[in-house]
Amino acid sequence: MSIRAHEFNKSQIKELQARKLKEVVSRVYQNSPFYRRRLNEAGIDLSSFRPDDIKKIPFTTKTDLRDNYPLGLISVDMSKIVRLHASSGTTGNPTVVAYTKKDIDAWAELSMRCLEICGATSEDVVQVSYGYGLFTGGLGLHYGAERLGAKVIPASTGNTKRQLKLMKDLGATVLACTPSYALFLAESAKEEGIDPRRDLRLRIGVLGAEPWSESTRKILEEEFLQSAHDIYGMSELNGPGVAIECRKKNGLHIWEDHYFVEIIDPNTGEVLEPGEKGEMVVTTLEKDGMPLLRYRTRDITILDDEICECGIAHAKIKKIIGRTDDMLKIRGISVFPSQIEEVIAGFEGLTPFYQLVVDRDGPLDRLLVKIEVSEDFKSDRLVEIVDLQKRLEEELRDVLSISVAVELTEPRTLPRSEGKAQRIIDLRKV
Ligand code: DLL
Repeated sequence: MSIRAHEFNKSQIKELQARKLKEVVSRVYQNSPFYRRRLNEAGIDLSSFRPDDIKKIPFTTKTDLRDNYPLGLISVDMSKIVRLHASSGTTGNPTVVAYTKKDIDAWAELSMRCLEICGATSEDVVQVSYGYGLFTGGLGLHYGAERLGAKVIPASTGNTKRQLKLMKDLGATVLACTPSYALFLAESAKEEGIDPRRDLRLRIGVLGAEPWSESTRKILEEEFLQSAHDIYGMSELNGPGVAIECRKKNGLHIWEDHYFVEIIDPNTGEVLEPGEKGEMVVTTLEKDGMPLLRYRTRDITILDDEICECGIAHAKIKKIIGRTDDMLKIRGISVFPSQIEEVIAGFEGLTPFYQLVVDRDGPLDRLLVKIEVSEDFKSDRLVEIVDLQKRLEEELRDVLSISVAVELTEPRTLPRSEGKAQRIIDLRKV
């Protein structure tokens, strides 16, 4: 039996990447007018191309995709395209991504690999509660679970009571959805009198599409499912299935036979060493319809190229810290929501539901952190609430180096999300 790519060792992976890098650069040079122009402008000599020359290739950005809307970056004849997805961009043109049959096939393989790494098998019942449609979450996990031979419940998002009923009656063992929706489902199960240990059979959570913390993992693994895994992806790189946490859960293995990763300083573009924090830049090695060279993901993480105890040789990225465009600038200081989430997690009596409201007081930026208290901490314990609020404000000031106001709200008062949570309300932008 031939070995499968996710069983390659590190030197096999490096060899494969060197070959594929050269191949993809030549391919886009031949087939994409956009990249031909870019590579010519950068003076890239294809005849002598070596893996390290990748650093000379200019970055591709989301602006390039928007400027060439809708399909200016495809590298095949339109007749070969079989699927289009689009990301919802809040302003201007959406980002459209195009797939050939080969791409759909490769994507299903990667998504299946991710499910396998989490411990799923053909025996599992996989409830896919990511949105189906232009968003890649639903269909991406769906195809992977089918490829695995599992039974798929294509629940999509919304109608939370029905989700819980299906989960219970059909015996779902794997739940794929955003971590914020998993928290909402767990909370709603309680309200419906469903005891996850008694009434549900959930073993595995395949949770991604937004950043989430260890404290969310702890809550979900204690109260809802046995093992919560972080899955990463983005539509420009197919969708979900780019990287996944193995059983060790100390980083996400990125499928290096399909994606070549660099971490750069987002301000200077300089390539950083493994272990250094920066923006992830990805070159797609297999994508057929719309390959991308050095695509700036805007996601901040750290590359870890050490051997993982789980035995998988593909390098890992640390949990995504945030996006360069989610980073809040408050009075000149950079703040990531994940830093605030970590502080909240360190306090008793709080729920994982929070919201950040930024506005201006005259010339000064102001950050208000709204957090819901847990059921047993309701307003009758006023003195403790005031004390908790003060301690939180102090801790946040220490961690973020700016003063922050905290408002503790009653249980179930902040909005819940079915897809990606909207945690930031920046009133400076309205
Ligand atoms: O969110 C694809 C996906 C679907 C991934 C389901 C995982 C599960 P987009 O809508 O294009 O695609 O958004 C991509 O979402 O650049 C990150 O900022 C964020 N993101 C995705 N996965 C994670 C994660 C899908 N595990 C953008 N942790 C990316 C943190 C994530 N952020």
